[in-house]
Amino acid sequence: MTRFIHVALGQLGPIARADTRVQVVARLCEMMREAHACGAHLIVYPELALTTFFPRWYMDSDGEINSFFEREMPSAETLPLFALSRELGVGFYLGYAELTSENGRQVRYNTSILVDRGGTIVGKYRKVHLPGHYEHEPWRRFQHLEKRYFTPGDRFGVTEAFGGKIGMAICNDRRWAETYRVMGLQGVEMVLIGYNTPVHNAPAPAHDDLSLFHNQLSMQAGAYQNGTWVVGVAKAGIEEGVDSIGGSCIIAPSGEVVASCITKGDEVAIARCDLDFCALYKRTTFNFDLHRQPHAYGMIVERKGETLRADGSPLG
Ligand code: ING
Repeated sequence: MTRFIHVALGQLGPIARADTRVQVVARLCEMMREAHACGAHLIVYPELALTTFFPRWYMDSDGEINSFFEREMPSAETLPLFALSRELGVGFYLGYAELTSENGRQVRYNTSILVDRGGTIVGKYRKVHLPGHYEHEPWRRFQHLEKRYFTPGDRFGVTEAFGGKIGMAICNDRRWAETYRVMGLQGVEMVLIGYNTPVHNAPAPAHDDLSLFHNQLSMQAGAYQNGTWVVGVAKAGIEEGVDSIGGSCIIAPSGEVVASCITKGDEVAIARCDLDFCALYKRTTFNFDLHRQPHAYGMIVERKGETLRADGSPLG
């Protein structure tokens, strides 16, 4: 019996700083209804989908920073999205800023959740790769202070849901081969990714013209090299003066793009994803048990600034 997931891209256009959670949730619900009308089982929303991309501003007041974070999920404002999910039988993947406490200390994560077709949270992920910087850097046209506002997550996981093995990642994670391989080694069949990616990358402006190409290249490589579907969804358009790429797309285990958004606003596009298609790659070209050679990769223990072998001996 083939295992199809009808997946919808739930691309968001800009969210203004003044937009309320209620206004944004209404947009998310509207797209879920449209996805349902197209027969979707799952809709994938961007990273930090409830607010504007606030790491573009330097803030040092706890109160102001925390105004962009959710203390509980579902919250009163997001409950309508969970209710609609249950009513329509459409699951969703949602990125948001999470404020929690650990050992009596407040901790902030760049988080995403996977919600099944009954409106129940079945997976949660905290972004591992935090790009940008920690201190205010006035030379930039805009800041990218994810290292200031978030703590890195410490693992990639694969959740059994929607009839298969679903992986979760967020934005910058998609640029790192490790993200896909760690989940590939767990048999992942579909990786869900939301992103906010400015066209302009201050440390490397020469790359700006390639921002859409690098977006798609990263996800196509991850899909093909691990025999998995990859779904990438943007918060796009000119948001508080910063232009962010669109390029939301669904990529098959072959690396082929099977669906994509064509605007930089709120847009739904859908594809019928056969999870059994993964086997055409996992059992052949990327049969890890048959072809990978871990003995040659070295069990490398990496500490900041130095790379050692597992027994602590230096490389070389
Ligand atoms: N945004 C960007 C991303 O990785 C970035 C940051 C842009 C890094 C361009 C490198 C090049 O897509 C987030 N939120 O990670």
